[in-house]
Amino acid sequence: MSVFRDDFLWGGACAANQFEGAWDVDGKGASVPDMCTNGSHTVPKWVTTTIHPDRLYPSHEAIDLYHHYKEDIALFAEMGFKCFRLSIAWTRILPNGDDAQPNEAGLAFYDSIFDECHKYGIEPLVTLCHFDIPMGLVEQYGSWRSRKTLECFARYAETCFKEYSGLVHYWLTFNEINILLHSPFSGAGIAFQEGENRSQVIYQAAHHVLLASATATRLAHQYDPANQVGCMLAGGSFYPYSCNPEDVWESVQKEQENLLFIDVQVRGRYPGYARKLFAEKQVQLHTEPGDDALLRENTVDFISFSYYASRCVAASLEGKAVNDGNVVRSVKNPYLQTSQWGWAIDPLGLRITMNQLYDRYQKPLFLVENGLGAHDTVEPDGSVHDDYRIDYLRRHIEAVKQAVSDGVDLMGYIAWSGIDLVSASTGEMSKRYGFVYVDKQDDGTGTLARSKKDSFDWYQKVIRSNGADL
Ligand code: BGP
Repeated sequence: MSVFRDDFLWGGACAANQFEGAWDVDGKGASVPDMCTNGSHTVPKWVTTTIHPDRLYPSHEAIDLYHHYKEDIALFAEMGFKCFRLSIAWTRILPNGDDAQPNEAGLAFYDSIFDECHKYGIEPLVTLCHFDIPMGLVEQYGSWRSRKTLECFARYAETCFKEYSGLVHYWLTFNEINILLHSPFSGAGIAFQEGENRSQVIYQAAHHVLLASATATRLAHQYDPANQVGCMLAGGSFYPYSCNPEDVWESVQKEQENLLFIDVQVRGRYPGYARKLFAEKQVQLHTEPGDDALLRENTVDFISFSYYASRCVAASLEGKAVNDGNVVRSVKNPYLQTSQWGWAIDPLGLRITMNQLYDRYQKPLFLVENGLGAHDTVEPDGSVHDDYRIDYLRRHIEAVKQAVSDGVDLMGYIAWSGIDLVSASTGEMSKRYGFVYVDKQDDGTGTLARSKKDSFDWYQKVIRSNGADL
């Protein structure tokens, strides 16, 4: 017996800049990830302002979905996907971010993708912006520092709602909106000047992103009342390191900081604690008349989130190991094992996160990213025995089932990822997440051939049984 509803949306997720490739083909413009060379994304030098022919830019070819999408969607269909989460590259539609006319070839590309999905009865779930801010907007306006970027985003979103009306019903405005706090450039195209108050810049930019999200929500509902729009949180609860009230208070504050944007997108106003947070960080938001009403009147329909790991915080770091494998810095939790990339593995944490989110918001949740980045070995016969991935996913889906039994309303489970693709935080191919192996290596070599891993058959069985057979 399945605990999931009959229309539960099983699937896999991908992002344009991590899998499409064809970064400058058919009129596409450059976005922030296109300027990122391979190597750790935490180092600002990782980004170049011009393309150096002797360096490797993982997004430029990625896994070349642009020319393989029919084959890839057929594989997703074979696994039984009900839903395919992908993002539209803003710069395929508006190459500079603010163009007056859309790029027809870019529009046509996603039309073909959505047609291909519907051929197999797969519902697309579309993220409008998955970290890939147009470089044109970064250079002209400093990205989200300016309200001008908000206008450009509104035009881009409206173009998509008009063009794909009837083809797409589930939309996410911004991927992992809270990552703006931790990774401002790769997350949102924000670079800093010497000596400026970074918090002021970040929260002002975030205000513009929130207004952009509300505007897109309004437009989506206006173009098609059947459209459902979600916010998207990089999820994972902040545990207190101990029951010392100082540690517990630290965890409360970190939760607030993390959920601030979702609070606004779901409740339509800044939460009470924002005032104190802004005062402490000497942030003065510049707002305009109409901002409050826009946020209030255009809240989201559901809450989507990613979950890879829980976080752990302490009032004092003294004597504690720090787990900096993840974008969000965290104290090492002594009770948890970590992945090969140092991410804590915590299936029960997923049940905890889901309960906390649902208790707080009482709106449908949608888990749109969950998976294990790991090295895979291709056997001489071409098979990939990724039992570690199956084990990770099985334990996490088990936790999801428990959360649903706890009373959480969940729309679907989307694994990261359907297919191997470039890692967002490290630019590596070797940090593999897919059910489908792609012959593409960190040094850019490989035939791009696709093959099924053991997890492919396993996930097919999970979907076929609507999660009953794990
Ligand atoms: C999320 C991003 C994805 C994805 C995933 C895995 O934060 O939304 O784009 O990449 O994390 O992270 P990584 O690729 O860094 O291993």
